[in-house]
Amino acid sequence: SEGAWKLWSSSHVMGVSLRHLDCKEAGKQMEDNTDENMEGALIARDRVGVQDFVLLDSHTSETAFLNNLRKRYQENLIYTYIGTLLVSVNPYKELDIYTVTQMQLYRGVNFFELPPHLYAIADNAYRVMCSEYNNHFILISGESGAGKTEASKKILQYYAVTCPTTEQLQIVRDRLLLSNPVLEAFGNAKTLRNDNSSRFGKYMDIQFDFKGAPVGGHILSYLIEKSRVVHQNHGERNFHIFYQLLEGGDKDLLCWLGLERNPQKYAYLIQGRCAKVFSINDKNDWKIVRKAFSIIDFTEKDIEHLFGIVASVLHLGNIQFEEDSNGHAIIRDGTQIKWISKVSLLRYPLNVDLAFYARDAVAKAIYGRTFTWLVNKINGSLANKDSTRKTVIGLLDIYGFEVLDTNSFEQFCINYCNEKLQQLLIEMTLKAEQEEYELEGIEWEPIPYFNNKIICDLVEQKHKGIISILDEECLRPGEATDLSFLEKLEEKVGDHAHFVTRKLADQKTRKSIDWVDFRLLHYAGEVTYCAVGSFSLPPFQVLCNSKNGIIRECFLLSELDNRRRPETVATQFKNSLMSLIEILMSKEPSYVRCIKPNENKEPGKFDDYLIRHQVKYLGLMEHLRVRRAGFAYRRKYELFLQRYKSLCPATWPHWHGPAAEGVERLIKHIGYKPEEYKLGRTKIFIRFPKTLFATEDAFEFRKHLLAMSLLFFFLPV
Ligand code: AOV
Ligand code: MG
Repeated sequence: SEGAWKLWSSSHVMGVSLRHLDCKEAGKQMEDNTDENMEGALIARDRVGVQDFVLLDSHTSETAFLNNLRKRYQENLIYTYIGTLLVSVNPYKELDIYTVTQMQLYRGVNFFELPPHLYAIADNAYRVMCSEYNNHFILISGESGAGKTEASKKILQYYAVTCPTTEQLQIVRDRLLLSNPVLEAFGNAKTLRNDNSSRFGKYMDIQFDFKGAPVGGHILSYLIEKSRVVHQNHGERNFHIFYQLLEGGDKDLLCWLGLERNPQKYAYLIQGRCAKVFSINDKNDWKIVRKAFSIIDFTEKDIEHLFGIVASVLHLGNIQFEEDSNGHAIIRDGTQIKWISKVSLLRYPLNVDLAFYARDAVAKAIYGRTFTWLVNKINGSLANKDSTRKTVIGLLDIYGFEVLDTNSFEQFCINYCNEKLQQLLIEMTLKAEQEEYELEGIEWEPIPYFNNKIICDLVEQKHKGIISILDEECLRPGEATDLSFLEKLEEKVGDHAHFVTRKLADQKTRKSIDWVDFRLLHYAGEVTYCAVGSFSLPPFQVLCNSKNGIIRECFLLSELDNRRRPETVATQFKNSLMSLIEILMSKEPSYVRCIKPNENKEPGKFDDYLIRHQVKYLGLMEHLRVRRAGFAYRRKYELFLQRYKSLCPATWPHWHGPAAEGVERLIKHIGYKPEEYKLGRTKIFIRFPKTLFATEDAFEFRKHLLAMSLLFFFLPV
């Protein structure tokens, strides 16, 4: 097709061989198939590797896999396919592959015609959605700092630029785009692994109307890491918004909030000792966030209340307590309270330790719930009110697997979430793929893979899983301790192959482990968790009566009802993940697997050891084996026939017999070779992308021909 040709020539300028990029293949497809060209293509392949791992000569070798990835990375080719799955290696530098021209290049072009790109994944999902009118999701996974959030933003931008729109719809587009800086300001932070680490999980549906225009959106957020509000590890920061407000907020605003510009003045901002980060421009980001607020339809009152809350968290952190003659905590200096009372005033008889604990708990609760309020507010502004049917593409960008020096309850949730997504991927690809061959009666040599369901069960199983045990302990406030929790764990899951405590450590592993810790052997590596505490405090009544509208909305009086047994945070999280998985299972998947090339955020550095580990645990080799031995495409007979029936006189314009027979006639007519396909019970399976690609080309050609002949028919003589 014309698009392919344009790209074919441009590819040679870039030194990338295109189309299926097996160079012998590519050579064949070139019109002037000279020896010289073939040689050129082979040299190019030697230098830049193959763009689809399926085309590797030695497809079973991990070393060959790594070599190909490295070759491409060194040529700034960060994307490589395994069939339709995209592998991406974080370049840690700006590449000029995200321009509008690039976006337009990928628009409406067949998947394998162009070098691998996020845009190809985005465009493919979009085109299938438009033609088959079904729902999709793009799952972006990988460890912290691997490039998930950047990828999801680039996909959103792709839709914003390339999808049809109207003047009315521009506002939806802008809101979709600008929801990102707002959520990142409140939900992202600098960590040791990533200067812009997502500290919440995000699933965003982009809704499209029947013309394929983006008309709305909806965001689901998952467990924000609240502990960061009151504590940061060395080299890490609190959430960006605090620093943005202090750096960028104008004098009057800071004065009204009683804040000083210097972050060093705030106890909640200085624990990590890195308020200033080289790669972050807080002042500039503040401007973007302010602009976003006005476009997303926040009122001045909302904004006032929101920053009132941000400021009071900072003031709360500076409250110090001392003991009075009764052993009760009293506030050492009243200045902070003056500012906080704009939001709420607390009066409780507590000792000093408990008072500090309660102070932090309030700060975390306020921040966490305000974040949820923010997401709801954005959802209100993205909502599409008309009731016509819409299709959606969901983007999933969740915090990546992480192992810190001290791993708390929050890391436990983050890593459990990554287990669930890995499980989904296995279910929907490796397992589903092989089961489908069986169901369709297609001969198949099963390929072994590690199924992490066993770890998911360890965490979430009813009555026997870690979360259930934690819930039980939470029912015994006062009696349950970290140690009693650990004992229960030992009793109930001690013999599980993926679980270790100190008591069990000698039998299972020699690495030392503390009394209060337990260790899980996750699919992506071992993590030692500090015995998790998950008691959530009931809301303070004063918060329910706050003068601040957001706080009042977030803390409802009805929650104070003691008869209701609140769900633990762990159970809430588990349930929200379950419903996420349900949402995803009902949609057509696309996958992007992100790889982090080194621990130092350094451009061009390809750390073999680190990458090999990720290739292993992401299951990329297994994926490749299944892909390589299997069939790249499959379509129900009816759908296949419906699309391509015009290519065969026997099926055009109508085929009255069974669809399977029609397809058989059709592919005989267009000359499929026996090794190129297999016929299953309900579907045709096509082994190579190029076969489908050629059929699609022929279909497009025929469509143009038809259009032309109609045109001639109607032209005046
Ligand atoms: P993450 O989302 O996977 O980590 P990010 O998407 O935030 O990781 O990427 C981390 C950093 O890597 C970004 O801030 C960029 O500096 C750089 N980066 C990533 N992708 C690209 C790209 N395509 N081009 C240029 N630079 C890139 V976490 O959220 O920590 O799990 O919780
Ligand atoms: Mg992220």
